[in-house]
Amino acid sequence: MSEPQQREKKKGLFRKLFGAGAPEELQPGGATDTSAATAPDAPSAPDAPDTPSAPSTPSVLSVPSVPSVPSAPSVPAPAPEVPKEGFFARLKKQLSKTKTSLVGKVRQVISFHGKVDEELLEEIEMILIQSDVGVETTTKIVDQMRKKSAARGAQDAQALIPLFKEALLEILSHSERLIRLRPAPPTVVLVIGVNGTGKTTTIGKLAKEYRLQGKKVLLVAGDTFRAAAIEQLAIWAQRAGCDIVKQEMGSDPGSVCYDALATGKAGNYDVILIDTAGRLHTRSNLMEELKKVVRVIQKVIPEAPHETLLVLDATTGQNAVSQTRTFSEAVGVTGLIMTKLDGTAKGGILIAIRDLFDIPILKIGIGEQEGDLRDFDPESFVEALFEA
Ligand SMILES: Nc1nc2c(ncn2[C@@H]2O[C@H](COP(=O)(O)OP(=O)(O)O)[C@@H](O)[C@H]2O)c(=O)[nH]1
Ligand SMILES: [Mg+2]
Repeated sequence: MSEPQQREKKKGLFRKLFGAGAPEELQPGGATDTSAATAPDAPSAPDAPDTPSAPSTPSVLSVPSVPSVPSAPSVPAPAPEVPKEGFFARLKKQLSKTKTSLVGKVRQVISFHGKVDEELLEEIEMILIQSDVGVETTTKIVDQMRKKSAARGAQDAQALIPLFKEALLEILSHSERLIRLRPAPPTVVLVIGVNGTGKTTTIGKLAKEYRLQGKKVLLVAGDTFRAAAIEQLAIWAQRAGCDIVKQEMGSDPGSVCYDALATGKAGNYDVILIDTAGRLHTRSNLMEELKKVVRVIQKVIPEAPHETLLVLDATTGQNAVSQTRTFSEAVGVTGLIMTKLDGTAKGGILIAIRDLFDIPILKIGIGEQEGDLRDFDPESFVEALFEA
């Protein structure tokens, strides 16, 4: 094939990969609109939760009871009894959109291009940016691929695939750890993040996980913004078979936390999981409210919260970067949880976040069901993206 013919073919491939337009604009890194991530305000109809099979009888430690609400809280129905797919097979399936858009496309251009050159590296750069890996992290990855392939004298473009994998692993595998439970209970876990990222759902899944380990768990309905949010957490408490402290809608989150921590301490709970609101009318109010919640927690247990987990929604793209910055500056974040990786082709954001912040990713959400909150394991994550 002549040079011009090759170019035309390549252009065609590019159009196929990216469509006619330029790459989507990236969100500005600086400004955070904490209301940007939206959750369904009128949540989907709930299915009656199954009676949990957990050992202890749940109790509601609330004063007074929450008024009934017309809208239904967003709690997905328990998973139907279907034959269980393997643990890794499910991870792979749930990450398949990102696998296709990120690794799949890189493989495609590599196969098409054949040899290592600048043009190919630029094409790979485009793919990474489009998968939300972010400009800074993309440049770092591609630079590393360029240097290593040159050092090894690699001509065949296929040699770039293991280098790509290596670069991702390198970014993801440092200071990794699990959520830390203290030997002396209670461990207080504060869960924060903008509206709709999956805080309440994640707390529900965590509660279930800890209950299955035989831990005594207390949930705290610190999101008092909406009655449905309190009800949603109560359903999860019932499903996980754990206790909940809640007050009525509109009450002071600090007061809910104060009550809850006193209850948690007196009742010898192993884990106290605190839900918070992700939306107030302005960003500064939300951050001020969170700071206040932390101060109240520390009045009861000075060294708490032991974990402050920021929940990020992978589908919100580069916004996650500014959210991480804003929340960690305001209250300090000890770990990240990235949800909804099943719902996006732009899971590259996880790589960007891990590269830009020295905060470990502790869990990932790969679906709405209880088993879909996984410990974040960089190796199986990368393997799931690369395995055929
Ligand atoms: N597909 C998918 N949906 C999720 C995941 N985590 C949470 N969700 C859904 O995201 C929506 C918002 O979650 P919610 O916990 O109410 O968010 P919050 O406002 O941060 O408390 C709900 O419909 C959840 O079922 C996940 O990992 N994957
Ligand atoms: Mg919530």
